[in-house]
Amino acid sequence: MAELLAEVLDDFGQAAVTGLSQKQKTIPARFFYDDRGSALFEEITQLPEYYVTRTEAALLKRHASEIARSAGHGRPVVEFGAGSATKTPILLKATEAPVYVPIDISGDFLLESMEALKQTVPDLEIVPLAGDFTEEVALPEFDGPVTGFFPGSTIGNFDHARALDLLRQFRGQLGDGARLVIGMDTRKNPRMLEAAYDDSAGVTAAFNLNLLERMNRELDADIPVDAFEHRAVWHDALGRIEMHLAATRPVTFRVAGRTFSMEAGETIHTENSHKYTPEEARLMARASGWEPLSYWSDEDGIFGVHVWAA
Ligand code: AVJ
Repeated sequence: MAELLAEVLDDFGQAAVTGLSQKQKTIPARFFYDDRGSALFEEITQLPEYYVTRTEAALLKRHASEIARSAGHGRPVVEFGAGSATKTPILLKATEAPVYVPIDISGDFLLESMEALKQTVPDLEIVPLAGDFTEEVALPEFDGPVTGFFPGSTIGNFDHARALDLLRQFRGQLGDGARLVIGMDTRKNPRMLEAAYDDSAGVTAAFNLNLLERMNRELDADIPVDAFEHRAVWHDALGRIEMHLAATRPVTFRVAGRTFSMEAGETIHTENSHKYTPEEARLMARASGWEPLSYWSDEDGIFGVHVWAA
């Protein structure tokens, strides 16, 4: 009976047990975002070192009318992931979108942000879809062409092959005549990148360590969180920041009825955040069935907003 019960694991439990059983232990980054993790991510977006969110929002604002011209006016906007209260209204207003279709896995978060959006963009029709945007959620039928929105450099969480699969999936879902507005973080000075993922206030460390606390809360685990430290390392050849949780001493713990051991210095790999030059981004567009149309960046080139055409 105990054996049987131990097998009834949810998505998080299955991913944790599978990931912790590998030689390089790993937990997929999508599990960062429980309530505590989502709150910590909101804090990250305000950090002085984390330039991503504020730079993207500033680009969308500064170039709103040009971006709208490129993205198309009066079209339904489909957002992959829940809309942020700061970024999404800029695009919706500038393109005069009549309909907004946010796709997000967290139903509660989706409903909350939609309430806020109704206040900011009153005449907008909102059709929320609860689901995982990496799985091909069926979109409503629209009369004309649509515009996709994929901000925040979320594409960076996927390795190259999966990123291309996802972009090709978007192309298929959005259909002929579609446009895609996509935000991508750029390659830059590694010190600036490592600071953005290892801030001095320790918020990113708390965000990473919350994954261990989440296992303790939800998966009947007994991980000694104080035996782990946050690491953020830039890998130049792979073009990505990797986040890890490193054991500072030998540890043995249980998660969902299984026992795991780690040596001092051994890590759990928790996130990849790929960075792309504008040229690499345009190559990704062509390799996934899109035609790069336009690109905006700030004067230091620390973030990029692209518009692609189907
Ligand atoms: C939400 C995936 C874009 O990679 O910058 C922030 C997540 N991780 N700090 C990113 C994150 C650590 C973020 N994305």
